[in-house]
Amino acid sequence: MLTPLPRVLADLPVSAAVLSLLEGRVELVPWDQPNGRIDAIYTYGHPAVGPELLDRLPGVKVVSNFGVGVDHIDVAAAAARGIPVGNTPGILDGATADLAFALVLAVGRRIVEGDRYARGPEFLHFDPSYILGREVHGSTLGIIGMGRIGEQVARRARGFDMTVLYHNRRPNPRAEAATGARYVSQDELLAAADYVVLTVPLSPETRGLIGSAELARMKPTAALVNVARGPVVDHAALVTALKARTIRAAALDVTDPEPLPRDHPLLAMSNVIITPHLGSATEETRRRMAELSVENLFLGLEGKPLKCKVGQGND
Ligand code: 8YV
Repeated sequence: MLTPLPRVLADLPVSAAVLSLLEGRVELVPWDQPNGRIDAIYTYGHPAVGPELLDRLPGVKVVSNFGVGVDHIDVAAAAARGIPVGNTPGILDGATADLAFALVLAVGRRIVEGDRYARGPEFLHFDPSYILGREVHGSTLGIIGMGRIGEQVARRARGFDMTVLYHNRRPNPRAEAATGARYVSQDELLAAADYVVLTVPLSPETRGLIGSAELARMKPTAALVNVARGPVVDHAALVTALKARTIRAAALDVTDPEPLPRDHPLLAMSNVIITPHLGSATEETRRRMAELSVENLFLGLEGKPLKCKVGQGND
């Protein structure tokens, strides 16, 4: 045990799994009360960690993030101050790809609408023409972002006899060999896909990646599925495209902002499915994320190399 107990600034409450790993080993300091010495920062995808915060807390030895996406952390500012940033890559790919595929199926077969209908007063008897969806099997899946999560989505698509196209900063021959996915330009992907799935990290290059021009390239029968980060999609353009039926539907596990204000037009659209950032939300994956993020935290506190450090090529 480190003595005195390291003081860790954290966005509280942390999950029970994280708490059980930290109890008695650190003192958790609430985010809005960074009083006294702070030895480390533990984050959950928010709030932002930037140069001002790091300069106010000169004792910080490590920033550990529960999650793979570190768009809320200024990693360069941390590096400039000699502070490593840890994250949890590799252990949440399967869960996030499962959710992406669940959303493809749900948006294709209109499962959420069907559930509402089955509970409501209009469902009096079977009708061969209600809630007709679009097929998933045999259709074309377009994956934008062929990293580890994209590859897992592509693997799942094989079981549904889908044609899989992908676009990425550069071709990924390993993923192609493993999944049969074919590299195409983003424009070609948008024009051909029945389902466009976004699995890119949020960065200055991917912010607003899908706007009105990109939505206009999609088929009017196609659906957009976002399990990446909300700001990858221009939400005003998405609302316009859905209203104009430029595309058929959307399924969003992430939004901009998150959550959406209660009067946001997307919340009133029956052809939109919204889930509350559930990509990695399984008991098994969240347990692994707790373990890895806490391991990174303690390695950083002890001045040792992190198990997963952002920028080391494994994020
Ligand atoms: C996290 C995620 O649950 O890993 C990520 O980037 O989006 C999710 O797995 C989320 O960031 C909260 O920590």
